[in-house]
Amino acid sequence: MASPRSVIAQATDTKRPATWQETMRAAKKKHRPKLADWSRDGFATRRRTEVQELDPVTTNAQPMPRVDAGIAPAAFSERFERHSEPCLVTGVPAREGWALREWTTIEAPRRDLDRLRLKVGEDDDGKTVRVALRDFVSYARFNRDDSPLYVFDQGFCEKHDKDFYRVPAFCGRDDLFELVGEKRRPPHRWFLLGPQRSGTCVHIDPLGTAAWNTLLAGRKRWVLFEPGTSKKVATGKELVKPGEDDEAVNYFVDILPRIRATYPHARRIECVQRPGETLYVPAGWWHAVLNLDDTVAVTQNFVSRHAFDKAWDRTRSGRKGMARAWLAKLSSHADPELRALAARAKLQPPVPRATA
Ligand SMILES: O=C(O)CCC(=O)C(=O)O
Ligand SMILES: [Fe+2]
Repeated sequence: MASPRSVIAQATDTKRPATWQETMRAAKKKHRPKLADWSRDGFATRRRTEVQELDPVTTNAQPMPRVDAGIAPAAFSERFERHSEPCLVTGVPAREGWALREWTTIEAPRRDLDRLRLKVGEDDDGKTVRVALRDFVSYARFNRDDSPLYVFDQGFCEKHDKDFYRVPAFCGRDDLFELVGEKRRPPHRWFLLGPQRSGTCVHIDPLGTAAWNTLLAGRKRWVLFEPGTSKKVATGKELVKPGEDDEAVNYFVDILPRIRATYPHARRIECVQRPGETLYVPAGWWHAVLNLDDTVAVTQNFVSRHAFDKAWDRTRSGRKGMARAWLAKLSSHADPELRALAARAKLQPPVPRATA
């Protein structure tokens, strides 16, 4: 007679692997446990055309300036960074020969990547929820969710070598947060796989950082509001009706038209980003993104010398320990311009001591 132990062993040996549907159902439950009906609003079915109609941009928004990836870093800095103006930069992956260019659809370009586990969310305890890439690809293809899960993975960028992708030359002059070291600086780079209708709700990037976001596949719909726009205007929080969800798809389809009508003078730039294009988001700009197709992108946050004051202001109040280490590095830097920034920062009232 089989012992209880061998019966258990047999049962686990013959246990069939979870289907992609089961894996994704479990991941969705962990990420949004209270959401009972993921397709309540019908953005994949009866309201599908409203999402499709977000391209082309037909609103009276200001257009997004476009420049070529060959723009000299000094010219980019002068024209966009210094004035804190966003732009679309065309042709970075081709010009810079990224291997990531192979990733022309949401599907992995190589079979060995299928088992790679990528982050799709966090549970209520802040624990990372991961799924295998091949399960996520099936989900992207077949789901009818209003706002599908979205891969935002940090580890993937760190594991790949420099040829996979690199900081675009046009904005690669500095990333002043590098000075505090990889371990101490906040998370700053992500590989993104966004099924159609997934997206990022309106926000300002943390600690006064700017960002570049390069798209390899699909289209991303963007809206940006200039720095100084109030939270009330950018989020449209007073225009949201009871029971409405606050996902990116709800924002673009329902809330943004109300914001445009209610606050016509708020300065706003809208655009559709296409494969091969890099969006530069300067510090302090509100922005929201909706994936119009299944998208593949990589994004990174950074601090340039032109944006130092804003980043210093946020860091010294939000991350006191890191701010002190940062200032020490800047003060002893070989570049006199950076030492001057540190000297000016020191003239501000001292940073109160961290209690922790
Ligand atoms: O969904 C996106 O592509 C935008 C991401 C973004 O804005 C961010 O990570 O801060
Ligand atoms: Fe952002």
